[in-house]
Amino acid sequence: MNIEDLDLNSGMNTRAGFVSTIGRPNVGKSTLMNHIIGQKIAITSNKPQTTRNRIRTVNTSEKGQIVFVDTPGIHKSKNKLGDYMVSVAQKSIVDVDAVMWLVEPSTYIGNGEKAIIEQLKKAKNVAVFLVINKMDTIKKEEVLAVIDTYRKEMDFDEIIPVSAKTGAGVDELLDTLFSYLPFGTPYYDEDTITDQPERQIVAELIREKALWSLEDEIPHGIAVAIESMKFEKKLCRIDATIVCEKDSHKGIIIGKGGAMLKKIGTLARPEIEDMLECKVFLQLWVKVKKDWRDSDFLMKNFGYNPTDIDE
Ligand SMILES: Nc1nc2c(ncn2[C@@H]2O[C@H](COP(=O)(O)OP(=O)(O)OP(=O)(O)O)[C@@H](O)[C@H]2O)c(=O)[nH]1
Ligand SMILES: [Mg+2]
Repeated sequence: MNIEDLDLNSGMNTRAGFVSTIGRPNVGKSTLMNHIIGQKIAITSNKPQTTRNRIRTVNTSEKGQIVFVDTPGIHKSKNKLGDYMVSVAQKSIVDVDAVMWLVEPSTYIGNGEKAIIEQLKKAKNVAVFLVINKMDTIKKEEVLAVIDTYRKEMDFDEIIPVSAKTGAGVDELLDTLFSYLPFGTPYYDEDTITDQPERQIVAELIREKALWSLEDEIPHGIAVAIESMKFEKKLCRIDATIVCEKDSHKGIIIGKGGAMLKKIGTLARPEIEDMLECKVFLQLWVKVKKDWRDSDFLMKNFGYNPTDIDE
């Protein structure tokens, strides 16, 4: 072998490809993505339907590059935003090299799982991985029953148990994913970790803290719009609006004497500072936009544009 054959940029010794992650809401898709790249890019919460958009994250190593595609949880949608989210997830099964179907470590297969199996069976020329997450919540031997249950439903190229929380099994998952990717040069330069603009990550971090702090149906009806982000020497001034669906929700989001809004801001600010690597002055506002989740116009305004999905 001569020296040119060893050149990593030739694509002869490295692999590169796209891997999407799909699954029911709350199974840990975004937590796994963040663990793999070692940074919080996708927000996470214990409430279902946290992720709303397709989020690409990039893992580059001496083996090559995997571009991961995090998607919203597949669920029975009740509004146009839900339709958009499910469509984002379904479309992410095509034009990728592998799909990871993330599931809970449970032997229960409901209609939600069955609907995903139907989608996966339509995927052609794509390796399908069953990834059993949250292994830290069961005894090791219990996984065999889970594997057995899923195997009866579909033929998987690989079945890999992991814990996105502790990282158990994740190295093996990465090694196995690489073995399914074609040889080739990276899609993104090696410093890139995501396709998400800073502004979008800031909005999402604020929405995450609202999800954490608010109860019942309110968090699901929230969108965050960044009005302005101004960098001044070592400070960044951010004005953001939390949009909600009802007047009564507005009162709860503001809280007694502004306490809830303050809490959301106090939780979000340090994480935004870490990401932007500068001091942040964050001002939050609250606005009501009735039924925005069923308005094409408002959805587009808040970054949920159905025509973007095909890009
Ligand atoms: N114990 C345990 N909890 C986990 C694990 N992975 C994720 N979680 C928790 O599960 C919840 C949901 O995690 P997310 O990563 O937001 O789930 P998701 O699949 O992205 O959810 P959607 O975006 O709503 O579709 C959070 O409370 C996580 O902390 C794991 O391996 N073990
Ligand atoms: Mg998610």
